[in-house]
Amino acid sequence: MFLFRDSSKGIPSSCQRKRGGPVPVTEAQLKAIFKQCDTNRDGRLSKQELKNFFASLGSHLPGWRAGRVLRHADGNEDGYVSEDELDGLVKYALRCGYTHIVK
Ligand SMILES: [Ca+2]
Ligand SMILES: [Ca+2]
Repeated sequence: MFLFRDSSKGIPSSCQRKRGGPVPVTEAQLKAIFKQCDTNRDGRLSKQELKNFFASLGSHLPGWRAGRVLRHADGNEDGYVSEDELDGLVKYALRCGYTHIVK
């Protein structure tokens, strides 16, 4: 008989797959991500800033990602992601597997 008594302890963290599962993101982390993206500091994220952001995450198609995330997160359709729309952006990025945006 084989009993896995300590199975919960024996899983190395490197084996946990990096998929866009539920990753808890705090308000402070959201703000940090926003600041990191908003390079011209006008308080909103343009498509170009999103593109740079995805490029820095290692995306192969940062322009395409920026377009997708804009459509996904831009609730009032002004072409920018504002701070209160950032939640949608982060959720999208996490779902795409960019979990390393949350430090
Ligand atoms: Ca900006
Ligand atoms: Ca908007």
